[in-house]
Amino acid sequence: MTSSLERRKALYGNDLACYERMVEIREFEKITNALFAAGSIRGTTHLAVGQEALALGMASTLQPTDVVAGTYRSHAIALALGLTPHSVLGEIMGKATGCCGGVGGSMHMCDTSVGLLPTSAIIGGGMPIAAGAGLAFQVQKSKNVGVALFGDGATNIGAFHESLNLAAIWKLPVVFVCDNNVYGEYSRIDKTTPIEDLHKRAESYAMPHMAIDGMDIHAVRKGIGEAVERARSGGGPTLVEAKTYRFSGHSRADQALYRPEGELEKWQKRDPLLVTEQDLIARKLVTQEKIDQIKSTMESDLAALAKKVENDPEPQLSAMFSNIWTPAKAGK
Ligand SMILES: Cc1ncc(C[n+]2csc(CCOP(=O)(O)OP(=O)(O)O)c2C)c(N)n1
Ligand SMILES: [Mg+2]
Repeated sequence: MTSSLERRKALYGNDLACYERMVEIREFEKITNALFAAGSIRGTTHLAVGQEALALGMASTLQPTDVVAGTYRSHAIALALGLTPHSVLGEIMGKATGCCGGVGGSMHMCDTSVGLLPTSAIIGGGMPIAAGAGLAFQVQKSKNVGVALFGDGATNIGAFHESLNLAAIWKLPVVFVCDNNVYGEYSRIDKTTPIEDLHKRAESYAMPHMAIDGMDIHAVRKGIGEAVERARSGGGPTLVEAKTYRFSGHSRADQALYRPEGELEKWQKRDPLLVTEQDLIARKLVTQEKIDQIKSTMESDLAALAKKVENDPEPQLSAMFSNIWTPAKAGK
């Protein structure tokens, strides 16, 4: 079976592999949505349809020894970093085969072999953790980088400002990646936030910042790559704002009926899959027939996987008491 690390390494320098992983994410999210609607998933799910280029651009820029602190909307980044569809879907469906043994669910993914720190449902929760990881790397004199991935709404949270301030004053090797998908929980950004260009908030912390086109994997790689390089070489943190769009609703059955007419359609013209397909075809790295084949194979492979995972074992009751840290145990 392919490991998370092997799946991660397959991405480096391979644009077609990155595209295939983007298709995997898109089809994965479709199946997750269908399973949720059918009642096969407990709790909730937050899809990242439309945000695939950001996930792949980031994953193919970072090393597996770097760490990423993500949010409840992390299926895409988990798959991009290398987690297998089985371990991610297993987790979402609460099965023992999931990356956290099925006790975490959709919002709580983790796989340290590829640097995915436990994802958090607390808005802004990942930022101090990424800054803390950056501090650890700095103290250890390692060349690793901590990355926080968070939404536009999260830039209004105190932890955002505290983390940026601390990272800036201590020049921590951290990259703050804001996934500006235009919406918070159900509110459009202009209803909650007085500025449009969130990356400018870094100016208060004398921190380098930039906006990137989050629908284009090359732009993501270039921007995040530059920020990662700065952090790795001792130049301190950067705030990168990726302009994306949430193609789905916020979570569960939200159909996002509050969106202005035509907005989704406008962004769909820049669908990250479409943008990548056009690029790969222009560079003669793929044909339309091959694209169609990749999509249909992925769809049927994931449908077969979903059937398999439905029959995977549930966690044992004792799983509730495993992975619990106590000072007494730690001292032994
Ligand atoms: C501290 C905290 N406050 C409020 C919430 C409820 N909540 C869940 S998602 C969300 C909106 C976050 O929007 P954004 O940061 O843009 O992320 P997106 O959902 O778009 O990925 C809110 C307010 C929460 N989970 N944590
Ligand atoms: Mg958002």
